[in-house]
Amino acid sequence: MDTKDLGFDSKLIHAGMFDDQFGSATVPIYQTSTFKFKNADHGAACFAGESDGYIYTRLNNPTIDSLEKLVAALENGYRGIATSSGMGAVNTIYSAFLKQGDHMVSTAAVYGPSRVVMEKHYSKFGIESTYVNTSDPENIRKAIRKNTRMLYIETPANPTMDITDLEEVVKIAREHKLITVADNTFCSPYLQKPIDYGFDIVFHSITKFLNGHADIVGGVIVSRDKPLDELMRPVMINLGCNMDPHQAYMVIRGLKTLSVRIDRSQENAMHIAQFLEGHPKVKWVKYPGLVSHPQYVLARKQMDGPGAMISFEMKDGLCAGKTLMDRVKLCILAVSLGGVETLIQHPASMTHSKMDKESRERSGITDGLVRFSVGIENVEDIISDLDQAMKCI
Ligand code: LCS
Repeated sequence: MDTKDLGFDSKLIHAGMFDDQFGSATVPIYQTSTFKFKNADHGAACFAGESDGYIYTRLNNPTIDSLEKLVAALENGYRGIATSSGMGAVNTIYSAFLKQGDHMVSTAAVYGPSRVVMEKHYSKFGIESTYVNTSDPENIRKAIRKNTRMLYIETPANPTMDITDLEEVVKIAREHKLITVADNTFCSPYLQKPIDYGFDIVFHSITKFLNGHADIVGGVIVSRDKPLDELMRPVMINLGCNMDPHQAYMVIRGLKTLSVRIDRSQENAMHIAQFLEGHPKVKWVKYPGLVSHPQYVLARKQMDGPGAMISFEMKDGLCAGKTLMDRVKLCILAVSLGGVETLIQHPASMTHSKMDKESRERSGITDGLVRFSVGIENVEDIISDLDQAMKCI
């Protein structure tokens, strides 16, 4: 069935689906590592790319294909490449497009390991990087060098919630002929579609909103066109960053409710952000749905909703933040995000602890910053949990 002209919610249910021999209404799990060839010529034709047959699950698999087509349909891209984790996607992208002597400009407050792997690992192979606050396009322009090859942004950034102007990034990239990459994990394609703005590559930690149930780790990359997909796919295969069929099945299942989950969690998040902003013990709150967010207008322009992620700091800094995290009962003290359950965590000592303190502070990741991923529980229960924890401070 051609799902191209369907609405987003209908694509969530039907895109990527295929007819199997039994008329299964959901995508079957092809839990096999390898596939039988009809004969030696067929095997050779599959390897030569002259037949569509499946070969070996690290290369391709019907369940994984289905997920890749589904996410590509949601992002308005050419094709998806599913990976073992979000970091598998990051490393596939870096390895596919950057070579010795190249330079990358990126958002300073990206997810910690996306930066750490570049600064500590890829630097050993002569790849350079500059991290700036990409919320101001001038910072991007100033960081570009003769050998710059890639603009890599995360918006909203993890965990500062700073927003980068997608249209401006594409404009700068076109002036300098650079590849554009967007980490769309915090929004999901329900709220933001960077390819519609002209981005070349979009990727996700699928572990988060796309799967939505905190029960698998995975990633996915979507390219704008076929040549980009063909450049990355062999890299994913040869690095061994492939997804497993059962993992793919779980994500396809979770994705069906993406829009209803996000509608509910961002409605909750708005109430919680307002509660925090009005609380006398809270110093500041950063949430794209609040008029106080420095890029509120830009968020409204490029995002179809404010999302479910909130950052805030208590007036008494880290000490108060720790007490809050230790005293919540309903909210779970854990890293990760984008699931149906509300999670709270402390980036400076957890997700971003491998970044040095100076880079963290320059990126706006203060020691007192607390990150909140809002789930779909009853909002009054989340607020009363926060309220009782705040009383202990
Ligand atoms: N990009 C973003 C924006 C992320 O938040 C994460 C993981 C990744 C990439 C990497 O994905 P993974 O390999 O974990 O699937 N973020 C995490 C976080 O904030 N807490 O725990 C993991």
